[in-house]
Amino acid sequence: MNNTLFLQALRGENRSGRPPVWLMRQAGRYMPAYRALREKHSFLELCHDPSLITKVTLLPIQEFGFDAAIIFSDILLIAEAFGLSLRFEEGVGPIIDPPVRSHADVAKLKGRSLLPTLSCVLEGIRLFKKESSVPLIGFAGAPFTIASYLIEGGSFSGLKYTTEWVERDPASFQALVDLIADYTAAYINLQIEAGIDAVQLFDSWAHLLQPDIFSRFGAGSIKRVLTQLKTCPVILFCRGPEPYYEILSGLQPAGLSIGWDTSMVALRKSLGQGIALQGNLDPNILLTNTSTVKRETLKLLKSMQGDPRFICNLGHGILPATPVENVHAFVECVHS
Ligand code: 1CP
Repeated sequence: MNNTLFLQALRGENRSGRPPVWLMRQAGRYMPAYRALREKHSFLELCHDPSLITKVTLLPIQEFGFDAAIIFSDILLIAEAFGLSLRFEEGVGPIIDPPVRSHADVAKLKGRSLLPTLSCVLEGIRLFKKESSVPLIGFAGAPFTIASYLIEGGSFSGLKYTTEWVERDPASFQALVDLIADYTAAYINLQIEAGIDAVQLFDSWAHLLQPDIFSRFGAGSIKRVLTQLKTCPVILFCRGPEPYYEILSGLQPAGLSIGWDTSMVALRKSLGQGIALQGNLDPNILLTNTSTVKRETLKLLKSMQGDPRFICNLGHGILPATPVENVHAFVECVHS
């Protein structure tokens, strides 16, 4: 563990010869200690209790010595602040009720307070900062991704209702993503005040939009968030392909988190040196065995060798079936 590398890499100042490393979803179901806690508490109980938030956030730091922590929470908690009901069903995923489907539904989301609903997250951040000096990443969903969950009513296999809405009434869809952007900016500003060192915005479903539609509603709403933020390095996550990263880099975040099917070496050439690149091992590699993990991790490290703005991570969240010894092999490979 090294408490300076992550923030140095975001500023382009990491000359240590090794990149910082952390994993998206690093506190999660692949960890036996997490599964043991889940025997006693539902996922939302964990998300609502500041001392459990701190405890779960620390689990992967203690076990693997990651160079950054990410606050244990979920991008969908904001649905509760909108007055919607959120639940996670085993084998189904998240369910948001009632779904947001019309202009009239958007009006109902206006004028809400993020507190006290999200104060558990802020208290979790403050507690973590008292207990640990590891850099802490706060996060939120990007407005388009949050909008699509609210509209579809939870997990989805396609953007049926979202796409219909964009086609039928782009102006009221714009009003929805703008509204979410304003709440998201306010929420991140509260996280910054509570003590986070960096923030990651997850636009997990952006790649389902055509690039021109993404430019308008996806990147446009992220820009609206960024212009309202207090000072804090921002990492933008999406799953590519390349044109999406080019659009996002135009918003001048501190860093971009890259999906595993995009070449970071090519992106470094096309985007220049002024932005941190985070990623991008295929999470499926971590399902294999320690020798494959070492070989593929070394390949990634060599391809980005000496890059002062490289943050080693996966191309998407770690999978629940990942063997713990493979995560150890991955982190040891980066650290040595
Ligand atoms: O059963 C369980 O224990 C819950 C599993 C779980 C966990 C551990 C969910 C349900 N969310 C999380 C935590 C979580 N979610 C973190 C925690 C910090 C970390 O350790 O990294 C983060 C950053 C998220 C973000 C998140 N939640 C995203 C964006 C990132 C991504 O993976 O693209 C998304 C899309 C979600 C929604 C979500 N949360 C959980 C589920 C099952 C889903 C739905 C996914 C889907 O729609 O298919």
